[in-house]
Amino acid sequence: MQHSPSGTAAPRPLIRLAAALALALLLAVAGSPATSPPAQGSPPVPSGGATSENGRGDAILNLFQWTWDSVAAECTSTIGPAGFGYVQVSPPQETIQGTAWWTSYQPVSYKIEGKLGTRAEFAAMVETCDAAGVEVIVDAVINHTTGADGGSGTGTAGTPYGIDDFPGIYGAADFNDCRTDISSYQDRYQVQNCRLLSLQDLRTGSEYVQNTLAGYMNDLLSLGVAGFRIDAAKHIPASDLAAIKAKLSDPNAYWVQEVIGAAGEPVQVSEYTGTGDVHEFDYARQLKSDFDGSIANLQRISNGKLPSAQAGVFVDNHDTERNGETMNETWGAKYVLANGETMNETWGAKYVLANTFMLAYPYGSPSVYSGYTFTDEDAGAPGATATSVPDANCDSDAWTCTQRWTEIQGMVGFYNTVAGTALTNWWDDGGNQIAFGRGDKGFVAINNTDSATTRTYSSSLPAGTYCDVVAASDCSETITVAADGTFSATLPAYGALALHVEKTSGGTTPDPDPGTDPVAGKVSASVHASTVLGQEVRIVGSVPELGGWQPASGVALDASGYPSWTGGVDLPAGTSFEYKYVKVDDSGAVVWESGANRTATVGADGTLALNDTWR
Ligand code: LAG
Ligand code: CA
Repeated sequence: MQHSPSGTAAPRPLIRLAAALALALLLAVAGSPATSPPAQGSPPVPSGGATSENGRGDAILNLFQWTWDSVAAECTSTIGPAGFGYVQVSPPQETIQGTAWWTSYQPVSYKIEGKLGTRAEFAAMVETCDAAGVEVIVDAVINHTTGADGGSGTGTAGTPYGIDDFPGIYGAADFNDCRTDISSYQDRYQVQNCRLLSLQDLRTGSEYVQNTLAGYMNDLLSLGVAGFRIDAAKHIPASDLAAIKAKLSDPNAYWVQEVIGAAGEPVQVSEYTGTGDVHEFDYARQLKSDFDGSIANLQRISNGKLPSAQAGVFVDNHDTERNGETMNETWGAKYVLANGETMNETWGAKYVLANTFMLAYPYGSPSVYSGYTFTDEDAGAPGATATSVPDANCDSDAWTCTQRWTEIQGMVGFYNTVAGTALTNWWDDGGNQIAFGRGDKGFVAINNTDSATTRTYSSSLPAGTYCDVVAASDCSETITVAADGTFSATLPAYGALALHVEKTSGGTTPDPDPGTDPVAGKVSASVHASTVLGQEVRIVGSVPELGGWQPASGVALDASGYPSWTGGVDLPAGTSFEYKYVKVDDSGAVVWESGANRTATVGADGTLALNDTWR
């Protein structure tokens, strides 16, 4: 979750993951010269490479009010292949009944059974996502239970509840002494001990409450989740959160705290950085104001904000898309409702640009938000009843399905490819056109004006023909970079372009050794890959012939030319597809290639030769 050098931050899990990966890569590089290449036909020797890491980046997809079944399907079809490392899901614990989405934030018990699915469905989702290389982050509501407004009733798992009466878990003594609503955010005591929106405020200072909350989170960890978004963290003393975290079975579980920073308030964001990441609301606020003002300002967006390694960044979330604090996808429609003025049609495009910027600029851990459209702020997900939510449906306009947008997928690939590189080649026109590079790995240009713009950009990219990954997912739009790194391009009004070294024209390089090409099928694949004993290499991709992204169904390649693995398959002429190589061992364990998906298109005569090097 870190980009710019920050040095002093305490190690956190995603950093550790990145560090472990970097170490594995270092070992792989350092290890290979010492290992003599195997003679033809001899068994592959250990490469010293990564073992179980999937090489994915750590971009988060925040799927608001998606059922567990629909998250699982999306992990396999889209989230994993797009290269997201994490999916954040809505609160899974038992809640009050009701059609509004915000029933999710009114816990009744810690049974994992609610409108979004059962415990079994939740567990299956974690497993399915894990198999697709995506880890699950849970929105943990631990500051409060349902409140005085809710009175009494029966929860989504059938548990009866009443004020001060949560059978088996909480009674009156487990709530703070203040029994009134927070009325002043200038008063630390009130903010942390009184009721937020009438919700009963848990006595998080007590050992019993801490154990109960940690018990819930440990239950989730036992189901395989990777970490937590801590709801309403500002309303819980940082020391109580630290104590709860210390009780986790994995104290290094990912932890990002929702502390809505506000200047002049007694409770400050900086109090929480000792415990984990913190959401940087000022980042989202600045995106909104600069995309409405001048995006040239974004060059210094990290100024005065949390250290990059601890900042969770986002364009919007489920609260801010409703309260107008940040940009959001449906802002245009809400604007009409709120003001009776004309719709601002540029907002949707700016929203895409803001996400493009977030995934390109080296600051914080980015979280892409995906929810549903609404006119009523309280409305639950499309079709929600008091006790259930239908599966999300990306064929319907009701769901935003941001993760399926070409620009978002292209930029997640960009994000993964440029990881670890610095900001370079910044250019702006002093107004609403900017461009910047990420070392010699990637380059992005953003036009936040209402007219198309053409210019020659200076990059540090190696010469070549690159796919513009925001313009098209199939490399149908390309940009040629000259030997000096310059290229000329035209950006549409409110448009962007992004180039990176993992997506170059055709995704293929000339075949240096056609003699080793395979045999079965007119589409041939050859990949240079070192493996350990027991592993084989398969090609897996978006089309059914390549296993539909299921490694178990991928096309196994032949090692007779080791370290070249070769094979072939027949695909319809003209098919455009995405693919990657995987290493699969005897136990079925899968190691994915790093970086963005590769793309290719079968020729009009049905032939195609893929010649790649494992990455
Ligand atoms: C959060 N972060 O700190 C969540 O991100 C935010 O979505 C939650 O508010 C809030 N804190 C409590 O977890 C949401 C809705 C509120 C809703 C609340 C509880 O934005 O509108 O309050 O969840 O369901 C609703 C009514 C209130 C009423 C309250 C209690 O809107 O008027 O007082 O329920 O009955
Ligand atoms: Ca509290």
